Amino acid sequence: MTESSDTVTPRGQFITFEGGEGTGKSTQVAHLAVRLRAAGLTVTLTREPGGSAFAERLRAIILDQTVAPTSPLAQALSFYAARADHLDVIIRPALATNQWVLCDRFADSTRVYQGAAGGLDQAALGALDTLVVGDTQPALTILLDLDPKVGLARADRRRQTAATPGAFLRADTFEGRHLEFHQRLRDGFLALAKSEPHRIAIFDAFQNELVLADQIWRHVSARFRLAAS
Ligand code: T5A
Repeated sequence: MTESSDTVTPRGQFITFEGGEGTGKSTQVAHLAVRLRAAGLTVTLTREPGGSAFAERLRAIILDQTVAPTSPLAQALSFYAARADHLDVIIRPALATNQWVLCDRFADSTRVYQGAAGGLDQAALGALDTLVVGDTQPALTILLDLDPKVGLARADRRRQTAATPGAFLRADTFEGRHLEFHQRLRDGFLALAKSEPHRIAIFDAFQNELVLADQIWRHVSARFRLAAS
C-alpha cells in the first residue's frame, strides 16, 4: 500500500549556506531552522569549521591569526580534517535518522577561500572532497551574495557589539584580508553557482533580513515539496 502524498514525512535533507564574510549565513540558517521545525521536521543545526568536538578545537586554531596555517594547502587539509570528523560524528548520523541538516558553510567554502581565491589547485581539492565527503553532498546550497564592503562592515559591527567594554575582538584569519581577496571570494562563489545551478541557489543578501528569510523558505519549501506556511 502506498501512502498518500500529504501523509509522507519528507526525507531528511542536507542544506548548506555559503557566501563571504558577514553575508548573514548564521542569521538565515537560524530562520530556516525555525520554519522547518514549525513544519514538524527534526533539524540539526551545525557549522564549519566546527560542529563536532574535535572540529571545534580545530576551528579555534584555524581562526586564530597567531597560530593559523598560512598556506592554502595547509588550511585546506585542516578544514578537511575537521570536516571528516564533523561528517562522521554529526552530519551522517543525523541524515541516517531522517533529520534535516543545516550547515553554516561547508566544502564550497574550501573550494572558494583556498581554491578560487587562495590559488590552490581545484583538482587537489576535488580529490580531497571525494575522499572525505564522498556521496554526502548537499542537496541544496543557499548562496548569500553581497558586496564585500557591506559584508565586512556588518561583520565589524557585530564584532564591536559582541565585545565587552574595554575588550577588543580581532578580525579572524580570513576577515582581516584585503578587499581584493574578498572580491575574489564573491566572484568565486558566483562562478561555482554558475557551474552547479541545480544545487546552488543565489540570493541577494542586501535585502531586509526577514524578506530574505521568506524568500529562502519559499525556495526550500517548493524544492522539497513542503507545505509552505
Ligand atoms: N573558511 C571556512 C575557509 O576559509 N574555508 C573553509 O573550508 C571554511 C569552512 C569561518 C572562516 O573560515 C573560512 C571562512 C571564514 O572566514 P566564521 O566565524 O564562521 O569564520 O565566519 P563566517 O562564516 O564568515 O560568518 P560571519 O559570522 O562573518 O557572518 P555570517 O554568518 O555570514 O553573518 P551573520 O548572520 O553573523 O550576520 C552578520 C551581521 O549582520 C547582521 C547580523 O545581525 C550580524 O550583526 N545581518 C544583517 N544586517 C542587515 N541586513 C541583513 N539582511 C542582515 N543579516 C544579518
